[in-house]
Amino acid sequence: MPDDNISQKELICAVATPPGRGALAIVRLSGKQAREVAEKITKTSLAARHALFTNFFNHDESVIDQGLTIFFQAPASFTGEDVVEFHCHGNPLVAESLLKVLCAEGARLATAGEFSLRAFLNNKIDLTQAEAIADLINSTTEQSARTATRSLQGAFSKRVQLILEKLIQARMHIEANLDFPDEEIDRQELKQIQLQLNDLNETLDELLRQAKLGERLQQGATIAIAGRPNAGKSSLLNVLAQSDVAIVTEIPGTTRDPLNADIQIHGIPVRLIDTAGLRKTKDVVESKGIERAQKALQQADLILWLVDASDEEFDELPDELDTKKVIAIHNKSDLVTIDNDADKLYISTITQQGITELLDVIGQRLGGQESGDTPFLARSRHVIALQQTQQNIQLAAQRLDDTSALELIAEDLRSAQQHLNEITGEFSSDELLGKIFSEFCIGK
Ligand SMILES: Nc1nc2c(ncn2[C@@H]2O[C@H](COP(=O)(O)OP(=O)(O)O)[C@@H](O)[C@H]2O)c(=O)[nH]1
Ligand SMILES: [Mg+2]
Repeated sequence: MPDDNISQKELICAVATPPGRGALAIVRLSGKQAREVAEKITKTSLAARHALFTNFFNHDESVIDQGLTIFFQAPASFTGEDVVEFHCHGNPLVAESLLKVLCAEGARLATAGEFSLRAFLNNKIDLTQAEAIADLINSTTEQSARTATRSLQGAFSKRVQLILEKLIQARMHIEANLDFPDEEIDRQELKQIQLQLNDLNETLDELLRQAKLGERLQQGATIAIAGRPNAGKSSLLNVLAQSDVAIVTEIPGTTRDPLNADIQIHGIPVRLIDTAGLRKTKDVVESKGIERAQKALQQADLILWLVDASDEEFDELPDELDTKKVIAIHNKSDLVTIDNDADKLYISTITQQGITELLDVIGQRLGGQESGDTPFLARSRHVIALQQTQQNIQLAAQRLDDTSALELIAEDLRSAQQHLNEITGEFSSDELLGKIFSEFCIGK
């Protein structure tokens, strides 16, 4: 990422719409000279927030295209700078020609996420909101898109801000006691601060719970289907994906390479992986498939362990599976009489009996049931920062039992505040900013 101060002075441009042909393409221009350059190539005079139908002229006075030109005057624009949008026809060659003319007039092509970076640097949005823009663009389920929008509107930042304010109050009291060491320490006051910190700890518990749900919604989950050959794993993948993704035969050992299907369960994006059946085999190809299956099982968030209910000889879990991740399922319920007392999950991929119940169980395990009201989308860096904040606050609260440790308490609280500020980006390193914004698409 170029140095912020220099880069912000430069005029940047990019195509903001996806590559390929379509009805329209939008070229964006941002920077101090945006208006001047736009007026030159449209040969019109622009008024803020008016959509004008204009020509876009090339240097030789030929017309590249015609379309709408909209001028957003600083600071009332996405980046906080003067911004012009050119809506041209959706042929990449047209947009390309427009970019060439803009570059000849002194603009340069924007790097990935540079428009959003400028919005952040100009205080139009904080870091969680910038991340929410990328998350909204990349959302694969309606629910994650809706939740990203809430983050973009500041739902997460506001919660962090509230905790920050209370934390700063507690810090002020502790620091005041430090500044006047000769005065008698007011034990009653310290007790009060301790109570406040305990309250904050509880608030953080709840915020962390929601952040973890938000993280699940943002990242999605990987679920592997495992079991002995012929248990019906590939049939289950096909039922859940509602399409014939995998080959199903009565021949054991049909599936070799792991197969994927991207679906959603209770609004959570899920990558489903069908694996080769686990068994001892001399077949070279099959045993390579089993190796890959075992790798997929290690990396999965959840494992659906499928057993043929009509042949339960081998229904015990292999030792190497992490039991915490396993949901045991008895397939081919159509072939057996179900023992209603048993606390077992029965399904049939042929009659589809039990599939809805299975989806509910999976949804519950992924936190999807509650994610219906997940108030914001989060990333693992947010969860980590909240955990560190909480640790510091807990430490400070414990130390308050021993009033001679005031300096350590002040340090804990300072550190807690720093971790909270990292979330909204108040004191973020260039390295972190570079990492976050480089994941954006060009033109955003
Ligand atoms: N009766 C019955 N047969 C099933 C069911 N699910 C799968 N099968 C059959 O079991 C055989 C193996 O299925 P497949 O999905 O290839 O199993 P995989 O080896 O675990 O992937 C096929 O002949 C399927 O038609 C079920 O729910 N009921
Ligand atoms: Mg199979």
